[in-house]
Amino acid sequence: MSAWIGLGANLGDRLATLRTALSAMGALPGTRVQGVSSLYGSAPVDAGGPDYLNAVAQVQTTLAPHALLAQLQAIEQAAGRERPYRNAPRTLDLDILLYGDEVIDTPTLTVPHPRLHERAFALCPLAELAPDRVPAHQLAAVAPQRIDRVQGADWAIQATRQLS
Ligand code: A4P
Ligand code: MG
Repeated sequence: MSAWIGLGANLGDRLATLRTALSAMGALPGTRVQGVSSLYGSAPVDAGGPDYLNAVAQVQTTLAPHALLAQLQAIEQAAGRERPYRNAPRTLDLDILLYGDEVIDTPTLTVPHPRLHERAFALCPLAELAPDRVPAHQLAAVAPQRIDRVQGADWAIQATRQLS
């Protein structure tokens, strides 16, 4: 199954953390990274702290949705993620934005990600990889949010080359 994972970081060496996370995702059981978006910088939305770096990765995985979530949370923990309060600044956030066409609504996992459509930092990189999954009206609605494309998908070359 194809899944699209949102990556975000606003503490520490953000770029190094995102690269490490990408490598770690590609090393998960039954999983490989199929595509990576450009790298974006943005001010925190509904949150405080330093600016974020965000990107989206497309993975092909045999992991079921909750198993994938657990593995992503382990990668977050390995990056030193702390959760002092909701939307706190973080070294690494990995969210399942889409998992195939599945609609999931459980206490621990909601897919599509419930706030995906409100956020340019998730929609813009997702639209690069899966334009058919991001309607134009949704992109238009988040256009006022400031977001900078800081590097093309080559930000991830080192991380993905290790996998191939
Ligand atoms: N959870 C439910 N659905 C999902 C899903 N699809 N993917 C549950 C991942 N997790 C999901 O997440 C809390 C709980 O959500 C998890 O235990 C999981 O069971 P968390 O990562 O511990 O906490 P969080 O990050 O504070 O919450 P969440 O929901 O990830 O926050 P958001 O809404 O993603 O917002 N501004 C910019 N510019 N860039 C950002 O990346 N990120 C946030 C986080 C806020 N502002 C931002 C950014
Ligand atoms: Mg999260």
